[in-house]
Amino acid sequence: MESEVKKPFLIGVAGGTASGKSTVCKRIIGKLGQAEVNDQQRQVVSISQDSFYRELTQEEKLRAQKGRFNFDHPDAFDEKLMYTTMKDILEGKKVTINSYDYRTNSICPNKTVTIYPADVVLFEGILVFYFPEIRELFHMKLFVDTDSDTRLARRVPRDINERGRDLDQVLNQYMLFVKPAFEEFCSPTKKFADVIIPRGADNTVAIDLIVHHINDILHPTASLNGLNGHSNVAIDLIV
Ligand code: UZR
Ligand code: MG
Repeated sequence: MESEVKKPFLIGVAGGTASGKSTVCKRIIGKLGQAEVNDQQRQVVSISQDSFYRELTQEEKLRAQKGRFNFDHPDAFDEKLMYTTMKDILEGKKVTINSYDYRTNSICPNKTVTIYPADVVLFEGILVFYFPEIRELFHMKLFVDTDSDTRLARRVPRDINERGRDLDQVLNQYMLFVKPAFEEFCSPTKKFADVIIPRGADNTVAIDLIVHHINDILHPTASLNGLNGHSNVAIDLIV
């Protein structure tokens, strides 16, 4: 009975670029007491939608280098791979995901990450609620809602320092693709969220409430005698 398959609780975290999605995930993992746990024992893991950017054609790569490829459009992602990976995760299978390199605008060759069956899996990205089939897989949907000026103010230094861009490139890309795509594809998915988190990771009250709820779901108190398939491991998650 110890080898019972883990069926994870799948949480989607969407929001505009630089809204604080990754940080919200990090905070949730931290508050569930998982930050220091090693990969194989980790009961809460976070996956980024960036790992599912599709391989670009030669022509698209050239455009990307000139800042003329729209990475904020749903077509930039490998929807099928996202779906099958999430399905496998939900079935408690071990999966392998790609790492993405923003400097080369491509998947890193020979660099994959293994995701072991976990109790809670967070899947974060600008368009995780866009694709209906994928959207339906989530048990809980969070939307990180941070003002666009705050997001731009964060995005500029991040792209320059971490993603190898210059100011002109960042601002051009923002005006040409990032902002219009946010308005067309990302922002309308807010209505699918169960919880909207204003101000992102600064919102400790919202994050605490969410963590509380996750804990409640993972071990719905002694009254159910812990017979929910998550129970025995989940008890250890309380900090
Ligand atoms: P977050 N992105 C890149 O800048 N380069 C790539 O090769 C792939 C993606 C950006 C993408 C999007 N837009 O706005 C952002 N551009 O990554 C999403 N341009 O990442 O949610 O962490 O901001
Ligand atoms: Mg991110």
